[in-house]
Amino acid sequence: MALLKILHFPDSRLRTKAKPVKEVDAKIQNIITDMFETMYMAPGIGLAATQVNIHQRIIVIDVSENKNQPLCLINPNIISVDGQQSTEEGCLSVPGVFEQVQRAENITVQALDKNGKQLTLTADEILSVCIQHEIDHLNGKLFVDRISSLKRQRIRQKLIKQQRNI
Ligand code: GNR
Ligand code: NI
Repeated sequence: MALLKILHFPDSRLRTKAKPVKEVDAKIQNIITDMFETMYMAPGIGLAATQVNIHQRIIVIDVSENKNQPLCLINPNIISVDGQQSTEEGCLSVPGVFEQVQRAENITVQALDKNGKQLTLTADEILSVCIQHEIDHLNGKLFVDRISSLKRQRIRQKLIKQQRNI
């Protein structure tokens, strides 16, 4: 087990489009274990492989109160959406920033689980938001791309300044 380092906006590596996992083997399962450990430690409710500089289509999520409902989605694909919702989002790659973001309300997702088995899942509320947020990461997209460019510029300057002071 290992804690992985989380990249911070505006690191250009966060813009990488992740590649599909070809085979869910022991190496992928080790990455998943490390991603869960990193997510729970952060703490966060989700983590995409892109955020830890691994450019394969893997996400881990746990939106449960007691942090006992781990969900791993490999090669996730949203097959239907319905409705709209606006939620305040944050991101481990954009520390200290919280903004309202509009997304689909209900989604249906197909993916492989940690054993390589096909699964279909319907999600609403925060689980739906989190899955959409994580799939954005796999496509090189961040929640700050979904707010005004003025706000995004200000956030960029703030984070660059913070990182200079580390
Ligand atoms: O921990 C997280 N909280 C969160 C809150 C609202 C909407 C999305 C998220 S995901 C975030 C962890 C993260 O950055 N995942 O990519
Ligand atoms: Ni994020």
